[in-house]
Amino acid sequence: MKRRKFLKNSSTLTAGMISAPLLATCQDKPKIGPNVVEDSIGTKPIAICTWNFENATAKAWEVLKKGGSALDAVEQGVRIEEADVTNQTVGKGGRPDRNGNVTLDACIMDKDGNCGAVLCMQNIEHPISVARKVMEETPHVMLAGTGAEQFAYEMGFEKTNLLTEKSKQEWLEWKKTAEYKPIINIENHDTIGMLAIDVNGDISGACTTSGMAYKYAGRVGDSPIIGAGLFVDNEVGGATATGVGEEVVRTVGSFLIVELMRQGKSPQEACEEGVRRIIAKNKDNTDFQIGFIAMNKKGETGSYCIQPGFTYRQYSEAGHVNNISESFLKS
Ligand code: SD4
Repeated sequence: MKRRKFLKNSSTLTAGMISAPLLATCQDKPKIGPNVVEDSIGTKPIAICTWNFENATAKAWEVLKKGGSALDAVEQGVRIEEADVTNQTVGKGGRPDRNGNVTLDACIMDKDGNCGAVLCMQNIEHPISVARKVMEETPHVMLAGTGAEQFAYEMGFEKTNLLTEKSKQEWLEWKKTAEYKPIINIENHDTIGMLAIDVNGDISGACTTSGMAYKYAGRVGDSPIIGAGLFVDNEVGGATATGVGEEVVRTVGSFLIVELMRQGKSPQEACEEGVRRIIAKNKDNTDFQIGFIAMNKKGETGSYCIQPGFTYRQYSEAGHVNNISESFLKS
Protein backbone atom coordinates (compact mmCIF):
# COMPACT_ATOMS: atom_id res chain seq x y z
CA MET A 1 0.00 0.00 0.00
CA LYS A 2 2.59 2.43 1.16
CA ARG A 3 5.00 1.37 -1.54
CA ARG A 4 2.41 2.31 -4.11
CA LYS A 5 2.23 5.74 -2.54
CA PHE A 6 5.97 6.16 -3.02
CA LEU A 7 5.66 5.38 -6.67
CA LYS A 8 3.06 8.03 -7.28
CA ASN A 9 3.83 10.44 -10.04
CA SER A 10 6.12 13.32 -9.40
CA SER A 11 4.88 16.87 -9.30
CA THR A 12 6.52 19.31 -11.68
CA LEU A 13 6.96 22.99 -11.10
CA THR A 14 6.83 25.72 -13.66
CA ALA A 15 10.08 27.30 -14.74
CA GLY A 16 8.84 30.64 -13.46
CA MET A 17 9.12 29.45 -9.88
CA ILE A 18 12.86 29.08 -10.18
CA SER A 19 15.42 31.77 -9.75
CA ALA A 20 17.50 31.37 -12.91
CA PRO A 21 20.51 33.61 -12.13
CA LEU A 22 21.58 31.37 -9.30
CA LEU A 23 21.76 28.33 -11.46
CA ALA A 24 24.49 26.60 -13.38
CA THR A 25 24.15 23.47 -15.47
CA CYS A 26 26.89 20.96 -15.98
CA GLN A 27 27.14 19.86 -19.59
CA ASP A 28 28.88 16.55 -18.89
CA LYS A 29 26.76 13.49 -19.49
CA PRO A 30 27.39 10.98 -16.73
CA LYS A 31 26.67 7.29 -17.06
CA ILE A 32 23.17 6.74 -15.81
CA GLY A 33 20.90 3.81 -15.23
CA PRO A 34 17.75 3.50 -17.34
CA ASN A 35 15.43 4.73 -14.61
CA VAL A 36 17.31 7.83 -13.66
CA VAL A 37 15.64 10.77 -15.35
CA GLU A 38 17.79 12.84 -17.70
CA ASP A 39 16.68 16.08 -16.09
CA SER A 40 17.99 15.01 -12.75
CA ILE A 41 21.67 15.07 -13.49
CA GLY A 42 24.52 17.50 -13.57
CA THR A 43 22.80 20.57 -12.15
CA LYS A 44 23.36 22.80 -9.17
CA PRO A 45 21.99 23.93 -6.85
CA ILE A 46 20.16 20.71 -6.21
CA ALA A 47 18.58 18.84 -3.31
CA ILE A 48 17.74 15.15 -3.21
CA CYS A 49 16.24 12.98 -0.50
CA THR A 50 15.35 9.38 0.11
CA TRP A 51 11.75 8.42 -0.66
CA ASN A 52 8.98 10.64 -1.93
CA PHE A 53 9.24 13.42 0.62
CA GLU A 54 8.25 16.20 -1.76
CA ASN A 55 7.58 18.79 0.95
CA ALA A 56 11.07 18.29 2.29
CA THR A 57 12.80 18.84 -1.05
CA ALA A 58 10.50 21.79 -1.73
CA LYS A 59 11.66 23.39 1.51
CA ALA A 60 15.30 22.68 0.75
CA TRP A 61 14.89 24.22 -2.68
CA GLU A 62 13.29 27.31 -1.16
CA VAL A 63 16.52 27.79 0.82
CA LEU A 64 18.82 27.01 -2.11
CA LYS A 65 17.10 29.24 -4.65
CA LYS A 66 17.55 32.24 -2.35
CA GLY A 67 21.28 31.52 -2.27
CA GLY A 68 21.13 29.80 1.12
CA SER A 69 23.72 27.26 2.18
CA ALA A 70 23.43 23.53 1.56
CA LEU A 71 23.69 23.08 5.32
CA ASP A 72 20.62 25.24 5.96
CA ALA A 73 18.80 23.56 3.07
CA VAL A 74 19.23 20.02 4.39
CA GLU A 75 18.40 20.99 7.96
CA GLN A 76 15.29 22.92 6.96
CA GLY A 77 14.27 20.24 4.49
CA VAL A 78 14.34 17.27 6.84
CA ARG A 79 12.68 19.25 9.64
CA ILE A 80 9.51 19.16 7.54
CA GLU A 81 9.36 15.38 7.92
CA GLU A 82 10.33 15.49 11.59
CA ALA A 83 7.29 17.67 12.24
CA ASP A 84 4.91 15.66 10.06
CA VAL A 85 2.98 13.37 12.40
CA THR A 86 1.59 11.37 9.49
CA ASN A 87 5.12 10.15 8.79
CA GLN A 88 5.57 7.34 11.32
CA THR A 89 9.26 6.79 10.76
CA VAL A 90 10.73 10.22 11.41
CA GLY A 91 10.40 12.65 14.31
CA LYS A 92 7.11 13.29 16.05
CA GLY A 93 4.61 10.53 15.33
CA GLY A 94 7.38 7.97 14.78
CA ARG A 95 6.72 4.40 15.83
CA PRO A 96 8.09 3.62 19.29
CA ASP A 97 10.49 0.97 20.50
CA ARG A 98 9.08 -2.17 22.10
CA ASN A 99 8.65 -0.35 25.42
CA GLY A 100 6.49 2.32 23.83
CA ASN A 101 9.15 5.06 23.76
CA VAL A 102 9.84 7.05 20.59
CA THR A 103 13.61 7.38 20.31
CA LEU A 104 15.13 9.47 17.55
CA ASP A 105 18.45 9.32 15.69
CA ALA A 106 19.89 12.04 13.43
CA CYS A 107 23.11 13.36 12.01
CA ILE A 108 24.30 16.24 9.88
CA MET A 109 27.55 16.90 8.01
CA ASP A 110 28.81 20.09 6.38
CA LYS A 111 31.18 21.12 3.61
CA ASP A 112 34.16 21.26 5.94
CA GLY A 113 33.69 17.72 7.21
CA ASN A 114 32.22 18.94 10.49
CA CYS A 115 29.50 16.68 11.81
CA GLY A 116 27.12 16.21 14.69
CA ALA A 117 24.72 13.49 15.76
CA VAL A 118 22.17 12.55 18.39
CA LEU A 119 21.35 8.94 19.15
CA CYS A 120 18.34 7.42 20.86
CA MET A 121 17.04 10.78 22.02
CA GLN A 122 13.52 11.15 23.43
CA ASN A 123 11.06 14.03 23.78
CA ILE A 124 12.59 16.41 21.24
CA GLU A 125 10.80 17.03 17.95
CA HIS A 126 13.76 18.13 15.84
CA PRO A 127 16.78 15.87 16.40
CA ILE A 128 18.45 17.20 13.26
CA SER A 129 18.66 20.68 14.79
CA VAL A 130 20.06 19.25 18.01
CA ALA A 131 22.63 17.37 15.89
CA ARG A 132 23.59 20.66 14.28
CA LYS A 133 23.99 22.22 17.72
CA VAL A 134 26.22 19.31 18.74
CA MET A 135 28.32 20.05 15.66
CA GLU A 136 28.46 23.79 16.15
CA GLU A 137 28.35 24.27 19.92
CA THR A 138 30.29 21.35 21.41
CA PRO A 139 33.69 19.73 20.98
CA HIS A 140 31.89 16.41 20.34
CA VAL A 141 30.33 14.62 17.39
CA MET A 142 27.74 12.38 19.08
CA LEU A 143 25.48 12.75 22.09
CA ALA A 144 23.21 9.89 23.14
CA GLY A 145 20.11 9.27 25.22
CA THR A 146 19.42 11.44 28.25
CA GLY A 147 22.65 13.36 27.70
CA ALA A 148 21.47 14.41 24.24
CA GLU A 149 18.06 15.33 25.62
CA GLN A 150 19.58 17.38 28.43
CA PHE A 151 21.81 19.18 25.93
CA ALA A 152 18.76 19.94 23.78
CA TYR A 153 16.99 21.60 26.72
CA GLU A 154 20.11 23.63 27.43
CA MET A 155 20.03 24.79 23.81
CA GLY A 156 16.43 25.93 24.19
CA PHE A 157 14.54 23.00 22.64
CA GLU A 158 11.19 22.22 24.21
CA LYS A 159 10.03 18.94 25.68
CA THR A 160 7.47 17.35 23.34
CA ASN A 161 5.46 14.16 23.53
CA LEU A 162 6.50 12.33 20.37
CA LEU A 163 4.07 9.40 20.68
CA THR A 164 0.89 10.13 18.77
CA GLU A 165 -2.33 8.29 19.52
CA LYS A 166 -2.10 6.48 16.18
CA SER A 167 1.42 5.18 16.83
CA LYS A 168 0.44 4.28 20.40
CA GLN A 169 -2.57 2.25 19.28
CA GLU A 170 -0.51 0.42 16.65
CA TRP A 171 2.14 -0.39 19.24
CA LEU A 172 -0.49 -1.74 21.65
CA GLU A 173 -1.78 -3.91 18.82
CA TRP A 174 1.77 -5.09 18.02
CA LYS A 175 2.32 -6.01 21.67
CA LYS A 176 -0.34 -8.71 21.38
CA THR A 177 2.09 -10.83 19.40
CA ALA A 178 5.27 -8.80 19.95
CA GLU A 179 6.83 -10.31 16.86
CA TYR A 180 9.80 -8.33 15.59
CA LYS A 181 10.05 -8.76 11.85
CA PRO A 182 12.25 -5.97 10.56
CA ILE A 183 13.72 -8.06 7.78
CA ILE A 184 10.46 -8.70 6.02
CA ASN A 185 8.77 -5.49 6.93
CA ILE A 186 10.26 -3.44 4.13
CA GLU A 187 7.42 -0.94 4.00
CA ASN A 188 8.45 0.71 7.25
CA HIS A 189 11.79 2.07 6.15
CA ASP A 190 11.08 5.69 5.53
CA THR A 191 14.07 7.46 6.99
CA ILE A 192 14.81 10.76 5.33
CA GLY A 193 18.37 11.27 4.19
CA MET A 194 18.99 14.47 2.25
CA LEU A 195 21.93 15.82 0.24
CA ALA A 196 22.25 19.30 -1.26
CA ILE A 197 24.65 21.42 -3.26
CA ASP A 198 24.28 25.16 -2.94
CA VAL A 199 25.01 28.00 -5.36
CA ASN A 200 28.64 28.02 -4.23
CA GLY A 201 28.97 24.36 -5.15
CA ASP A 202 29.26 23.27 -1.51
CA ILE A 203 27.70 20.02 -0.31
CA SER A 204 26.03 19.11 2.98
CA GLY A 205 23.83 16.25 4.15
CA ALA A 206 21.36 15.31 6.87
CA CYS A 207 19.70 12.11 7.99
CA THR A 208 16.93 11.64 10.58
CA THR A 209 14.74 8.75 11.72
CA SER A 210 12.78 7.13 14.51
CA GLY A 211 14.54 3.91 13.54
CA MET A 212 13.05 0.47 13.21
CA ALA A 213 9.58 0.14 14.70
CA TYR A 214 9.46 -1.88 17.95
CA LYS A 215 13.24 -2.17 18.16
CA TYR A 216 14.94 -3.10 21.41
CA ALA A 217 15.16 -0.17 23.78
CA GLY A 218 18.48 1.53 23.15
CA ARG A 219 18.89 0.21 19.62
CA VAL A 220 20.62 2.60 17.23
CA GLY A 221 20.79 2.02 13.48
CA ASP A 222 22.86 3.55 10.73
CA SER A 223 21.08 6.87 10.42
CA PRO A 224 23.01 8.88 13.06
CA ILE A 225 26.33 7.16 12.31
CA ILE A 226 28.61 9.30 10.17
CA GLY A 227 29.93 7.10 7.37
CA ALA A 228 27.06 4.62 7.61
CA GLY A 229 23.77 6.50 7.24
CA LEU A 230 25.40 9.64 5.85
CA PHE A 231 28.71 10.86 4.55
CA VAL A 232 29.79 14.03 2.78
CA ASP A 233 33.15 14.99 1.36
CA ASN A 234 32.94 18.38 -0.27
CA GLU A 235 35.70 17.50 -2.72
CA VAL A 236 33.82 14.46 -3.99
CA GLY A 237 30.13 14.23 -3.08
CA GLY A 238 27.77 12.73 -0.56
CA ALA A 239 25.68 9.63 0.09
CA THR A 240 22.91 8.64 2.46
CA ALA A 241 20.91 5.51 3.22
CA THR A 242 17.56 4.12 4.22
CA GLY A 243 16.54 0.61 5.19
CA VAL A 244 17.74 -1.96 7.68
CA GLY A 245 20.46 0.01 9.40
CA GLU A 246 22.36 -2.95 10.78
CA GLU A 247 23.29 -3.93 7.23
CA VAL A 248 24.39 -0.42 6.30
CA VAL A 249 26.60 -0.21 9.38
CA ARG A 250 28.29 -3.51 8.50
CA THR A 251 29.56 -2.06 5.23
CA VAL A 252 29.91 1.60 6.32
CA GLY A 253 27.71 2.19 3.30
CA SER A 254 27.70 5.94 2.76
CA PHE A 255 31.43 6.33 3.28
CA LEU A 256 32.02 3.47 0.87
CA ILE A 257 29.91 5.15 -1.80
CA VAL A 258 31.71 8.48 -1.46
CA GLU A 259 35.06 6.73 -1.68
CA LEU A 260 33.94 4.88 -4.80
CA MET A 261 32.99 8.21 -6.36
CA ARG A 262 36.41 9.54 -5.39
CA GLN A 263 37.90 6.68 -7.38
CA GLY A 264 35.92 7.76 -10.44
CA LYS A 265 32.61 5.96 -10.23
CA SER A 266 29.44 7.87 -11.04
CA PRO A 267 26.91 8.26 -8.19
CA GLN A 268 24.81 5.56 -9.85
CA GLU A 269 27.70 3.10 -10.16
CA ALA A 270 28.81 3.81 -6.60
CA CYS A 271 25.32 3.16 -5.19
CA GLU A 272 25.13 -0.10 -7.13
CA GLU A 273 28.44 -1.26 -5.68
CA GLY A 274 27.28 -0.22 -2.18
CA VAL A 275 24.22 -2.46 -2.50
CA ARG A 276 26.29 -5.31 -3.97
CA ARG A 277 28.56 -5.27 -0.91
CA ILE A 278 25.51 -5.74 1.30
CA ILE A 279 24.16 -8.52 -0.90
CA ALA A 280 27.55 -10.25 -0.72
CA LYS A 281 27.24 -10.40 3.06
CA ASN A 282 23.66 -11.69 2.87
CA LYS A 283 23.72 -14.33 0.18
CA ASP A 284 21.11 -16.52 1.86
CA ASN A 285 18.62 -13.83 2.71
CA THR A 286 17.90 -10.69 0.73
CA ASP A 287 14.40 -10.26 2.08
CA PHE A 288 14.97 -6.76 3.36
CA GLN A 289 15.31 -3.31 1.92
CA ILE A 290 18.26 -0.95 1.65
CA GLY A 291 18.23 2.17 -0.52
CA PHE A 292 21.17 4.47 -1.19
CA ILE A 293 21.19 7.85 -2.87
CA ALA A 294 24.30 9.77 -3.84
CA MET A 295 25.38 12.98 -5.50
CA ASN A 296 28.76 14.12 -6.76
CA LYS A 297 30.39 17.53 -6.90
CA LYS A 298 28.91 18.22 -10.34
CA GLY A 299 25.37 17.69 -9.07
CA GLU A 300 25.00 14.33 -10.78
CA THR A 301 22.85 11.93 -8.79
CA GLY A 302 22.18 8.23 -8.54
CA SER A 303 20.44 5.62 -6.42
CA TYR A 304 20.17 1.87 -6.01
CA CYS A 305 18.25 -0.43 -3.71
CA ILE A 306 17.66 -4.12 -3.04
CA GLN A 307 13.89 -4.41 -3.46
CA PRO A 308 11.87 -2.60 -6.11
CA GLY A 309 9.83 0.24 -4.66
CA PHE A 310 12.43 2.74 -3.50
CA THR A 311 12.27 6.24 -4.96
CA TYR A 312 14.09 9.48 -4.34
CA ARG A 313 12.97 13.06 -4.65
CA GLN A 314 15.02 15.63 -6.49
CA TYR A 315 14.67 19.37 -6.86
CA SER A 316 16.76 21.52 -9.17
CA GLU A 317 16.11 24.09 -11.85
CA ALA A 318 15.16 21.15 -14.05
CA GLY A 319 12.11 20.51 -11.89
CA HIS A 320 10.80 18.60 -8.93
CA VAL A 321 10.74 14.90 -9.65
CA ASN A 322 10.36 11.57 -7.93
CA ASN A 323 12.95 9.22 -9.42
CA ILE A 324 12.32 5.50 -9.38
CA SER A 325 15.43 3.75 -8.18
CA GLU A 326 16.79 0.73 -9.96
CA SER A 327 16.87 -2.35 -7.76
CA PHE A 328 19.10 -5.39 -7.36
CA LEU A 329 16.08 -7.70 -7.20
CA LYS A 330 13.48 -7.35 -9.88
CA SER A 331 9.83 -7.65 -8.89
C1 SD4 B 1 17.46 2.43 10.88
N1 SD4 B 1 17.94 3.07 8.61
O1 SD4 B 1 17.22 2.87 11.99
C2 SD4 B 1 16.98 3.19 9.68
C3 SD4 B 1 15.66 2.62 9.34
C4 SD4 B 1 14.94 3.31 8.34
O2 SD4 B 1 12.91 4.41 8.20
O3 SD4 B 1 15.40 3.52 7.24
N2 SD4 B 1 13.75 3.69 8.82
O4 SD4 B 1 18.00 1.35 10.69
